[in-house]
Amino acid sequence: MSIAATAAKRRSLLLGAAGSLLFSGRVWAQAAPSGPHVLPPLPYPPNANEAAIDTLTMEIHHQRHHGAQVAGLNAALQGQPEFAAMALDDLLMNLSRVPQNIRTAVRNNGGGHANHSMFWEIMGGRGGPPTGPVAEAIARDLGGFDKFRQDFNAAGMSVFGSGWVFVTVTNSGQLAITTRPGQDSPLMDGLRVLMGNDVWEHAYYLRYQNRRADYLQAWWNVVNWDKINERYAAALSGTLRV
Ligand code: MN3
Repeated sequence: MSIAATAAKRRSLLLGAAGSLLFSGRVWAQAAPSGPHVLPPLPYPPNANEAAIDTLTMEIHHQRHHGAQVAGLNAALQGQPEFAAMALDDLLMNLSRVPQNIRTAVRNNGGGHANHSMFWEIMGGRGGPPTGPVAEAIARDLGGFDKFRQDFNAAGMSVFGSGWVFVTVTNSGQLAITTRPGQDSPLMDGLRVLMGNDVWEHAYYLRYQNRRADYLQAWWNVVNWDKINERYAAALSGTLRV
């Protein structure tokens, strides 16, 4: 085969590849509806949590991991107008009503969407001891900041494999530490979430590898107590959602 013929053949192979990419792109666009749920933007630049979490982890975690959960939730809700119209917290609080063939997808992707939306919101701060009404609630219900931090980290360490450690809050402001496996949310048990930390390896592996304890320790340096106080006030007034 001449050089020109080889080049022409290569060109047509490339075009073929481009054509099928375009085609699969169109198929993907059909399979992944853009709503009703949307990936919330990070409320700060991805390097804002550098004191605990590196920029690349923030970007991959937000865009790829959380992004895939939003896409998975929207895909599961296609052709389900009743459930597609529900707010995320209502959906998670009523999982038993969700059709069985999509319930696991809604549980995993919807739980992940709620957990990560909360997670981004309560970081981007400068850590330190808690302030305001949350500090008083932590002293009253969780034995003060030092004991709370110790117990929260121990709970995070106790999660086998992938999961979360949370602080739940009642509408009278009572706090409690709890954990959940996978992407489960306390919302699934009718409990509101004040704050929480992601102990899936994807949350910390690039910088900490297997050292989850070090990640849990460093994470307190980026906690945003102002935001957590906003969530606490919302819990008391009955407006806290995810
Ligand atoms: Mn995660």
